[in-house]
Amino acid sequence: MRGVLLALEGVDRCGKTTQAARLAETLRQRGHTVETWRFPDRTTATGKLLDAYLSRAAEMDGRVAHLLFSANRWEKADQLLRTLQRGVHVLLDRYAYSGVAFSAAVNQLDIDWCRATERGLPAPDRVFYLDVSPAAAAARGGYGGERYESVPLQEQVRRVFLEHLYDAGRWHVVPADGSVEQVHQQLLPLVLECVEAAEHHNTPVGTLW
Ligand code: 2DT
Repeated sequence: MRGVLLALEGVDRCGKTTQAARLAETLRQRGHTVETWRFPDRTTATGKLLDAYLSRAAEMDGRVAHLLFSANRWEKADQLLRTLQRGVHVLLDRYAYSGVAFSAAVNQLDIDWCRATERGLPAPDRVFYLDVSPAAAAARGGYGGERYESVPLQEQVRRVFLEHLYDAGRWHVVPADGSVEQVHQQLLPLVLECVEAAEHHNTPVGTLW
């Protein structure tokens, strides 16, 4: 039986990282093998360039940044598939949806062009979009100084996520203004449903888009 591939998406500070850690902990307590993966992975060669770009230590054309974010996923795609084939469930903290939403919203790049570089990547079995208003997200301890961390930009990003990337067959929009525990209690049954369904059907991993 292969592992399930689940993605958590949303604007900055919507709680993705906290929820991914909580879900991994709960799934492990229930006997599942789980890894959480984060994109961008800032430790790889492309990740180091992206870290410099995000922290404003480096400038680059928006298209170049988009291609690097995409390459950062492609360089891990084989390892991701091998991990799933070993029966490990993988929780992704951001994925190709962030890639398209941020590039299209912030750098005003054509959505089809942005989607094209992600085509063929392993497709998550389910995407959980944690829906928090950008203003409420900013109030959660505020943004740091990284590129993209401003309320108007995050509002544009949210619009691309919900108007252009939402896919009724694959996405769950989870209201995320509540406490960590409230959001966890909403997510957990949805995640358990996917994990348990995978134990009965061994469908191959799909591809984007
Ligand atoms: P965090 O490391 O705090 O999640 O912030 N981004 C991310 C993109 O523009 N394109 C992408 O493909 C991905 C995965 C969103 C990372 C920042 O990088 C942006 C916020």
